[in-house]
Amino acid sequence: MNKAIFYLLVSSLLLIFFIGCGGGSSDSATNTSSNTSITPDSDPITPNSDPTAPDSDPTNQNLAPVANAGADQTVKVDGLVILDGTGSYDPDGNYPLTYAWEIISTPSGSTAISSASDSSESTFSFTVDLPGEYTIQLVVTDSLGTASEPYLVLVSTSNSMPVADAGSNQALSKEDITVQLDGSQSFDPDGDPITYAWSITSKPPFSSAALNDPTAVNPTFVADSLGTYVIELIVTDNQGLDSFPDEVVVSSENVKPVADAGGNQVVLVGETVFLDGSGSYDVNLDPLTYSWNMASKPKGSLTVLIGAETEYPNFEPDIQGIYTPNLVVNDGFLDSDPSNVNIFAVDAENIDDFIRALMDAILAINGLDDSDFNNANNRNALTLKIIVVLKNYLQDGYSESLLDKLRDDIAGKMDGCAIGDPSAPDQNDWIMNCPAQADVYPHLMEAISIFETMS
Ligand SMILES: [Ca+2]
Ligand SMILES: [Ca+2]
Ligand SMILES: [Ca+2]
Ligand SMILES: [Ca+2]
Repeated sequence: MNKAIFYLLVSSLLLIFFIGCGGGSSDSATNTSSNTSITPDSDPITPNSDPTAPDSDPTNQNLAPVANAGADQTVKVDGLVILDGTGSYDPDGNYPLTYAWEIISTPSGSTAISSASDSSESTFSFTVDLPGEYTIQLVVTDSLGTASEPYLVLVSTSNSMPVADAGSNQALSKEDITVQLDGSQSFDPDGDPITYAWSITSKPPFSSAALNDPTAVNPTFVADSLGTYVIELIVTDNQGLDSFPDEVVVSSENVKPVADAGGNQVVLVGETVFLDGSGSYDVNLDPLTYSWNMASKPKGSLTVLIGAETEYPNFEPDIQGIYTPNLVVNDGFLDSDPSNVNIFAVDAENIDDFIRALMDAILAINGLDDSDFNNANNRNALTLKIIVVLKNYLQDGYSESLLDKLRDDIAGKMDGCAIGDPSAPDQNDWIMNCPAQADVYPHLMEAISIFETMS
């Protein structure tokens, strides 16, 4: 597909999403994929609030789920592409979701479709066999049978768009304060250098606030009146490709809270899994309430969340596969955007040294600080890549493309200190200091060397 037409199509779809959602705003502190998806309005969703309204037929009141398959990606020819649909959610909580992936365009002559994984699971993978562009579509359907708008991801062998992160929303306590913005967690998946373009898209009436330097990583402005300021960030890579915009809100009114469903885990089937929502927060320090849902689980699983209204719920996976709990927190007035975590449960009899090494790598990654990453959301992005490798390995055993995935796309995100000269994080690393790389990299090297012996 012609690239210009493709982007026009994506833009139109996004516009439709925006209109459909009543003007979404993506929160800065949500996962990276939120940069490409439209989250619903922060107003609490009360579909049945007015039973006297003419449109009171309950069949018309189910809100459609929102598909999210993450940001566009770049891979090398013969590389394995892993797409993550677990950021999809349903605004009115009709879980579990079902997933339908489709490769809708490839370079001519490509046999990528024949390498695709099960198209009804929450993650999807295939091997890129020819240079060019691949368009993949995800549609999710809620438990009442309502389908989302399609979400398109472009996978190419050339250049990926960068990801803008405009930082966390901020509370404004009084006027005439200098507010500092933080775009430092923006990044480019290819490691390309990026430039910044900030703009104030809305401010209180009579405010004459202006950014001191709209091209800085950390610009400031003086909030000269109380009210709500919305500032947008777009980053551009050195090949001229723009990110989707990300927004940050600075407000003297109530700011919606941020949910954090915790780190991805690999566990054993039958073992109790403890979830941790304690990373959730509210910039106004409002007390939070918690609402967890199992957004997806393996077909046939009967597990339920215990303590779904608490900070630390648990559940017992009963079938091997990926479980995706979803957390929304509320500050008494506003819901957060949803946050997801992926738990991969493995049958104990399947555990071998390779899986054990990768489980150790995930534990080590979860032990790092947010500040060890180029973007805090890349902790879960990285552990999910490992989980999908494990899942493919358990299905199909050794493959060259899984080995490449481990070497290039996973170990490659933390190898600058081990193989670089000078020894320092390199341009495409996601783990940004040598002590943190040293905690994780050896586990991956161990897994890779075990895997190589299986070839
Ligand atoms: Ca729904
Ligand atoms: Ca790029
Ligand atoms: Ca609040
Ligand atoms: Ca690297």
